[in-house]
Amino acid sequence: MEKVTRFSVSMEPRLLRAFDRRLGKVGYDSRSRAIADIVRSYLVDEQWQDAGAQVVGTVTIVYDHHDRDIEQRLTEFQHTHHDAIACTTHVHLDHHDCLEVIVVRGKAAKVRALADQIITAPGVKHGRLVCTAASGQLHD
Ligand code: NI
Repeated sequence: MEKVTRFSVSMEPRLLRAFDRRLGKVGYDSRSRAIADIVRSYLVDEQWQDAGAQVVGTVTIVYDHHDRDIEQRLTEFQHTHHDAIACTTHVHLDHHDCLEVIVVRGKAAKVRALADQIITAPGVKHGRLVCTAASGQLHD
């Protein structure tokens, strides 16, 4: 990590108290570390807004494995888009449901579109895209 730069931040006392309460709950030992993480998160969000930026993320979905169509459709979809899908982890949650975590990477617009297609596929009960970035883009 490079040398740190000190700067001062001004904010309303009520906002700062709420921030400090939150930091205590989640376990940050300093405001500096929390603010640095918030800035990184902001930069990752900005990166994902740039359609051509290289991004990485995960799509987590839950579906009923008794629906044979969905397993086949998901597998075909992942083969079709193998360039953007790095790997998939499958968990048999219970008698009915499967959970899959699909690691996706590529240009932001394409990755977001793939995630939308997976999450909205018939048979998917719940899905969410988590957007992150490689460490070189996190300014550590
Ligand atoms: Ni399963």
